Amino acid sequence: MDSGKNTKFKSGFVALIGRPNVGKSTLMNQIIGQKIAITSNKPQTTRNKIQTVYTCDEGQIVFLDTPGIHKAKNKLGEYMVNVAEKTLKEVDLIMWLVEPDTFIGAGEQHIAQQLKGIGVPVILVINKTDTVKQEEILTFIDAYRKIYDFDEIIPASALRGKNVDVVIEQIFKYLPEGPQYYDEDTVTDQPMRQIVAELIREKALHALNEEVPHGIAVTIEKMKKRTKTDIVDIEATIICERESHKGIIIGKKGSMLKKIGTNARYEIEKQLEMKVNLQLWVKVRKDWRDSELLMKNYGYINEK
Ligand SMILES: Nc1nc2c(ncn2[C@@H]2O[C@H](COP(=O)(O)OP(=O)(O)OP(=O)(O)O)[C@@H](O)[C@H]2O)c(=O)[nH]1
Ligand SMILES: [Mg+2]
Repeated sequence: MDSGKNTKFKSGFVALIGRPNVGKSTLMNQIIGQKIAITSNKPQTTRNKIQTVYTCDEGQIVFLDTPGIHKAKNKLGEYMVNVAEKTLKEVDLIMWLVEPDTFIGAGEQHIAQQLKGIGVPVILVINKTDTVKQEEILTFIDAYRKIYDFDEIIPASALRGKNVDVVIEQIFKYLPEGPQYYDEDTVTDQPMRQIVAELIREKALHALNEEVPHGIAVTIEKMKKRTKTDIVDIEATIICERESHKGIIIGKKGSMLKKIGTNARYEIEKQLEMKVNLQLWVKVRKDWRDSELLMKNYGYINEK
């Protein structure tokens, strides 16, 4: 038996939580070195729990990227918050991301309340430190220390990759000895169809303004590789809530839909490492975000 101190394999589940738009998905993508979770500058980008895997000699970390915890305004919102809050109870470690600020609002207070009594170690990551002066960071750390007894506090920049190595190192400090849950080539549990649908939704989020993006969902009708060639045919539908939104998504002479399609195709080709022929449609499903049936149809299924 080997009893050297570096030979113990560690593993566990780490939940990434925080308010919408703080950079949870960006940090997770940065750690695993691949874009699995879509990101955007619009809040409430992530809707489902996305699991990714980071494996190295020291061990294996399974990250759970969650939707931002926020005040829900419809059934989809309730579903998203439920996904995030339920995840807290299933993990070995919680990583809470916040913006670099001394002002701690109701959203953060609510999260701090949720964490109390859970009995899981919590690491606070003060993200986006590339946007503030270095000297200010200590004041943010002090402000956050007052609302929760964190196990670690790490300033970082997910976008620039700053201190991401420290984050990984600190996570391992708190993970128990454990098995390798996934083989080392696995980076995610997301089916490829889901990733493709999410990449299309991301490009739509980036191209569209204001109220339209929140009300969209993407479904894949067809995804099939042609025999004997490296071309994949994909047919997908962007679902929106109103006729007027449909007009915006299609754009003048189809220009907006074309832009979304071109950008999505580029990313999907990178992921699949194959040529992609992408066809997009737009459909209106009034108030789907308040219909449990339609939500289920679009892949937002409540776990028991
Ligand atoms: N300047 C800066 N921007 C960042 C950093 N990390 C993330 N961002 C940006 O912040 C925005 C939100 O990032 P996401 O990763 O989508 O945020 P999220 O927390 O997953 O958001 P939800 O899924 O909506 O909860 C994007 O525009 C990112 O590019 C960072 O370290 N520095
Ligand atoms: Mg996200």
